Amino acid sequence: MTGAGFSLAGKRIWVAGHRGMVGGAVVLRLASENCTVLTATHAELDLTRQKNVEDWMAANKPDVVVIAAAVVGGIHANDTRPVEFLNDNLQIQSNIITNAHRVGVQKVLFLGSSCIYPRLAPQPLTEDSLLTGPLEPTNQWYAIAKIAGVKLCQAYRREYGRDYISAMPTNLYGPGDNFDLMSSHVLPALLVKTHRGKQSNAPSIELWGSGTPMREFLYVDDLADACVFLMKNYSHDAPINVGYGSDVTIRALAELIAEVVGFKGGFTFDATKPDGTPRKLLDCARINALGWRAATNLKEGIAKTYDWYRANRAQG
Ligand code: GFB
Repeated sequence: MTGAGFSLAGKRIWVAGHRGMVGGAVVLRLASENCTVLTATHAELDLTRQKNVEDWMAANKPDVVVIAAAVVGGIHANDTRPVEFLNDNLQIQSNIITNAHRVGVQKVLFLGSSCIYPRLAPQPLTEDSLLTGPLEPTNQWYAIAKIAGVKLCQAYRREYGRDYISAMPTNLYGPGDNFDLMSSHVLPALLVKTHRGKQSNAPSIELWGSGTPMREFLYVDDLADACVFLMKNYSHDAPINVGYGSDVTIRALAELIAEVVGFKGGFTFDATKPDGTPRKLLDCARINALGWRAATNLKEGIAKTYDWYRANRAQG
């Protein structure tokens, strides 16, 4: 199951999507791996253009590729921009994986998402629940693209013996996240809302949906560490889950964030906004059995993210 022992030392590792939260954290984590990290900005390389990716990969010859490039966003962005979440993601991952095979890339790590699993699959979600039932409608576009990426890695493994693997992280957060209220995920959105609420002494802030859905949150540096761990220690066609280990309701998350930020007001709920899937806690038995687990607890991760937000994004 594991195929342990792939060495990153001396390798040329391309982190696609290094300007994003995940890619940025992976680049930082790779700094201690004695490898050469390759990156390309969007201006240098448009990943949706097949020819550009082909030329760039032929010229730069990576040995290893981490696919952290994707169109990502929270529940509202997923629900309202289906073309980008489906089509751009299909193009980006297909261009990279296809050309990885062409130029002889030894190892590809494709990053998916816990939303690939069926909406009502048994909790915690095991890797085996993939394609056993209907998807959550708000993010089906993104999920279908990510499932296709998992399948393409499996196809190259089956037909050409390529060591291309897929990891499925739970909801991620951390420094470098998107803090735009309409397109972000819930955790950065609530950091912004509580921060502004504290500054204006607001009696309450508004949460979307009912506050009852449960989510699991993993700090991005832990994901980056898992990426390095899996590249070295995992070689299998099944995707492997990367989670934190426990989940909270959205209301409990809001209360924890309010405590970290120092917001003393209450919460109201906007029922016109979707709840999304009721729960998506990952079963991490496989990665735990290999010897990896998350190190950053939720409160500590929120505090670090809030520090970064105040230093880099907050106005006032
Ligand atoms: O993080 P989030 O946008 O996406 O929302 P998902 C999680 C939950 O938080 C939902 C609620 O129940 C939201 O209704 N929520 C409450 C809020 N207040 C807010 C707010 O101010 N902003 C946001 N964004 N949510 C995404 C998928 O699903 O998760 C993606 O759409 C991806 O495809 C990602 O899988 C990890 O967790 O529901």
